[in-house]
Amino acid sequence: MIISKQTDARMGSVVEGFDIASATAADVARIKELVYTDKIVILRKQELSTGAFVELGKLFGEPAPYYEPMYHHPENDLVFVSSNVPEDGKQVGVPKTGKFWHADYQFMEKPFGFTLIHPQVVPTGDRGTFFIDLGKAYEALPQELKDAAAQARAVHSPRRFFKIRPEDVYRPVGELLAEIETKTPAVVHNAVTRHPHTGESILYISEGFTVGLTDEAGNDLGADLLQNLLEATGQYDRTFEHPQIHLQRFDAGDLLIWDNRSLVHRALHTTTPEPAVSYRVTVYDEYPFDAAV
Ligand code: 7UC
Ligand code: FE
Repeated sequence: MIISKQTDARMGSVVEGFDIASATAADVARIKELVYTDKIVILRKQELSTGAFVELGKLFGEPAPYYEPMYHHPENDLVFVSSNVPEDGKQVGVPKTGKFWHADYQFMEKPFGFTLIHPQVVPTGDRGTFFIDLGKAYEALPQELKDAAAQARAVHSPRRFFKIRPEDVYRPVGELLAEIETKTPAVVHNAVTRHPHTGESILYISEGFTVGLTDEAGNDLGADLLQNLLEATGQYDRTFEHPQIHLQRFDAGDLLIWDNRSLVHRALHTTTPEPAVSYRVTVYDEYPFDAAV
């Protein structure tokens, strides 16, 4: 295994020569540590079946199926499929996922520790995923915003980005909204979480899933503080030139692993709708989500 830091990038390391067939426990432990410290690890030249991809995921934690079955790979429910390429005339998975700032399962009691992405069909033009390290972004806040965030609780819900399923056609939208609230009621996490492995403080908010901030008693803190915090972290910058934003490029054969406690991410909008297929496995590591609670 050869490990090198990405040059000219805010984060991320590249691993050459990782082979699931011959990897030792020490190799895996080294990569896992690298994900915690460097936040993104790119394994090059991976050619994995869906089964092998899940096996690779299991080296890093316990895989979990996505709660909405329409995202599942038809042969393996532990693989989440983002695809705009029909197979035998049928949609597989869901097209255009994650085109908004978010952390995976941020709206659940226990968000995943790691997300693994293995692109299958890679667009020739714009490709990649934007990332923001919310640990670094918290560090960079002015003291006043840091103090305000440290006192706050953040409320998260998937409601704004819930995708209509084929079976929802002709359903009253109010009924669907009520179903979302029953199945995935808003959850509350500390606005500033503590990373259980690195000890970092993380401003755990996103434009996509965070619907409000409250004080400890549950009183709404108003929209301004949330807006100011999202703005400061770069999540309103549609030029994507904010200093906290990192664009992670990838090629066919790459497999990305990232620290889903620290990073928010956002799929890159392609200007021309090119074919794109990506497989995802999400895993829980051995730690609680937030070491502060
Ligand atoms: O369709 C999508 O963009 C999926 C998103 C609502 N959730 C991803 C996740 O893991 O939380
Ligand atoms: Fe995502």
